[in-house]
Amino acid sequence: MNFELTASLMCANYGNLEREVQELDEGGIDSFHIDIMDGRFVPNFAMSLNDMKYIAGATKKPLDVHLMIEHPNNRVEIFLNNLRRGDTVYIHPEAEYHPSTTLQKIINAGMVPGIAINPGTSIETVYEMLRIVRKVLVMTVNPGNAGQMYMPYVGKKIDKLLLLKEEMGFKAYWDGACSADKILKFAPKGIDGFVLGTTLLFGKNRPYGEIIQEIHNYSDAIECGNLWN
Ligand code: S6P
Ligand code: MG
Repeated sequence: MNFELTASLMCANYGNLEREVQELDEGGIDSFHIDIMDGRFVPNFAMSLNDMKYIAGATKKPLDVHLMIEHPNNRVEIFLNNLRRGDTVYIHPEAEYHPSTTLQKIINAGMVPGIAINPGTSIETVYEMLRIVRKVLVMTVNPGNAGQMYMPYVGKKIDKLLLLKEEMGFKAYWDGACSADKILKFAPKGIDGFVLGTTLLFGKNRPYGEIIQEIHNYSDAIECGNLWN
């Protein structure tokens, strides 16, 4: 069973970002998740445009830019101009008057268009956008901080979303409190990738490559039917 793993770099050690990126890169991470916040749409500031530019130059792996900002349509070009074709840009439809216009800008720039949806946002309110985007990032915590608790009510919404994947042609990703039991339960249901933060990857005093390999080994457990829960 294949699933992608993305490292949430707001959880990295900024004392030596170069070493962090390199170790994750060599350790087999598939992409780098960049959380951009404006202190308005979410009550926090995380990574900056300069962090994103630095990381884009430090790895050949794709970036996965999660814009948690109000009215991204006003600002998205700044990010698009500093990314490579094929990088992903997620916007929050809750933060935009005309999210499809913003998504079109992302498509026109050659990036992968995505929407991130908050725990309290229903599939029905973003339904038509599912035809436009190639990726849906399901927030399983309220956006703004790492190290939060999983919101259990999101599980039912994920089941509903996954039923639409094939018809609408998108991939689904998990963001927030991603733990082993969640990967074991939701990868077989059809989640294509997981954002790893403090729950599973960072601050463990273990080599990232070892943790990433261990997570990929869950595939064997899944294929043997040895599921948790
Ligand atoms: C949250 C942000 C996420 C977190 C990630 C942290 O606003 O979008 O990408 O950085 O979820 O992971 P964890 O395991 O600490 O919750
Ligand atoms: Mg994120």
